[in-house]
Amino acid sequence: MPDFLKTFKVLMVSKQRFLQKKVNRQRRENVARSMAGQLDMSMDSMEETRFRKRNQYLIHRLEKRLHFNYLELECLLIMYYKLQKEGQASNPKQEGVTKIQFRDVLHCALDMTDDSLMDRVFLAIDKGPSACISMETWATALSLFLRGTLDEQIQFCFSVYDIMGDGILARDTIFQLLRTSMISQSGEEDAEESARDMIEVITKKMDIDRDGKISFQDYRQSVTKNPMLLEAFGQCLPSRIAAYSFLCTFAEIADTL
Ligand SMILES: [Ca+2]
Repeated sequence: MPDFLKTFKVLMVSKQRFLQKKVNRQRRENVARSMAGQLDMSMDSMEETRFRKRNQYLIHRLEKRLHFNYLELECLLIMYYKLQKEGQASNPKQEGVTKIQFRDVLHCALDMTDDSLMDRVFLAIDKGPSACISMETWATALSLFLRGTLDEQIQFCFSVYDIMGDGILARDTIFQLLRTSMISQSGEEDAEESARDMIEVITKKMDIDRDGKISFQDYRQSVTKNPMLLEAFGQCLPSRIAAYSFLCTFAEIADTL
C-alpha cells in the first residue's frame, strides 16, 4: 500500500511556513491541530481500493479537462477524502469537504493569506449554497490555481473582481477593490488616498478604449500584454512560490503511487 501520509507532507511543509507567520493564534492552533489529525488517518487497503474504483470514471472525465494526469488526480481526490473524513469526525453529517476546510487549505498550503477577497474567490469557485464543495470543484479549482493557463486565470480573476456581475469594472468597483487591497496591505489609515492615486495609474494602463471603465476585453488585453497586471485589484491566486512548492511535493507523491 502506498504511503499516503506522504500526501500530507505538502501540508506539513506549508504548515511550518504558516506557523512562522504572524496570524491569529487561535486559528493557527486550530489548523495545526486539524492537520495533525489528518496525519493520523491512513486508509486501509480495502477502503482505498474501493475509493479508487468508485471514482475512476470521474477521474477519467477530469483528466480530459484539467491540467493533471490520472495519478495526480487520484492523489488529489484522496486528499479530499481525508479532509472529508476529518470533518466527519466532528460532524458525521458532513457530505464533503467544507468551504471552510478548503479555505484553510488555501491559506496554509497555498499561502493565500490575504483574506480580503476570499469570499469573492469562493463565489467564483462555487456559487452553490451548500457548505461543501464537490470533488469535481476541488480538482477544478486546484487545476486553475496550480497549473492554470494565463487565459484561465484571467477569466477567473476577472470574475472575482466583477462584483456587479455585468462584465465591466466601473470606477466605483475599481475604487472599492483597490481600497480593500490597500487596507489589507497597509492598514485603514491611508487606504482611501492611496486607492485614489492608484485608480488613475491603473485606469491609464488598463482602460484601453478610454471609456472610463475596465471591461473584460480591456482587462484581458492589458494582462495578456503585461501579466504583472493579473492581480492588479487584489490577490485571488496562490503566489508562484507557494504553487511551485505544492506542485513539487505533490508530483513526487503521485510518482510513487
Ligand atoms: Ca474601457
